[in-house]
Amino acid sequence: YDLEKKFSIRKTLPDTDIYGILGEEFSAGKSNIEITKEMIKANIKIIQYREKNKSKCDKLKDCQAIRKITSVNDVIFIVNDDIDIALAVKADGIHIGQKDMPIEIVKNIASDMIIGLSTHNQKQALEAVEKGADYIGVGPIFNTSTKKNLEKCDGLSFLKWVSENISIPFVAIGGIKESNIATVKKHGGKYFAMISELVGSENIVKKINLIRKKLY
Ligand code: TZP
Ligand code: MG
Repeated sequence: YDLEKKFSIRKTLPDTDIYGILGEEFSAGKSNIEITKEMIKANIKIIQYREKNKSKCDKLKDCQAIRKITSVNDVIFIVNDDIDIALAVKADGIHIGQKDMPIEIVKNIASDMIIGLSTHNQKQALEAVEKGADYIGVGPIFNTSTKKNLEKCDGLSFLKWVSENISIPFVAIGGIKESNIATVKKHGGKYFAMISELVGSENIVKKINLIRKKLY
């Protein structure tokens, strides 16, 4: 269990910022590679690969390329769902949901990786800490059409509770936009994960800079 590696990775992260998530289908024709490059140009330090409709083979190819770009730029690379791909490309971490492989098992097979777990209520958040998650996802904060079968979550009040009661890093997610991020911050948000607001922007660098103006 290589704690030192995990911590050295964490040190590259600012206290509060944007957590970029990829998903080609939400862009207006940009590839995941192009989106990654734009995010990195905007100095995003953590990027997650999340593709729900691509073949394993296509996802692997994407992730191999993204791993190269993120490594060179000292950006943390997290893979959603596919632990085999995360291991194959030597990602920094894996992000799982409540219905994915249990975290105990994931910890066994990816012992030196950062493990993120999505949580939607207090019980799940406490359980995630107990089971050794390195960070939790908190949401959906707002309604969003980006994810199918959206979990029920008392978004902003759950986030507030997490910010006051949970000691591991947490990332707010779900419907976050330039227009509402100040509200999310007011409810204790430190890291803000976004898909459509970033990926769907004509100029991702410009969008990220506008969003950061609301954060700092
Ligand atoms: N988990 C909860 S909401 C969501 C995920 C993956 C989708 C977030 O996408 P968007 O476009 O930022 O609302
Ligand atoms: Mg999942």
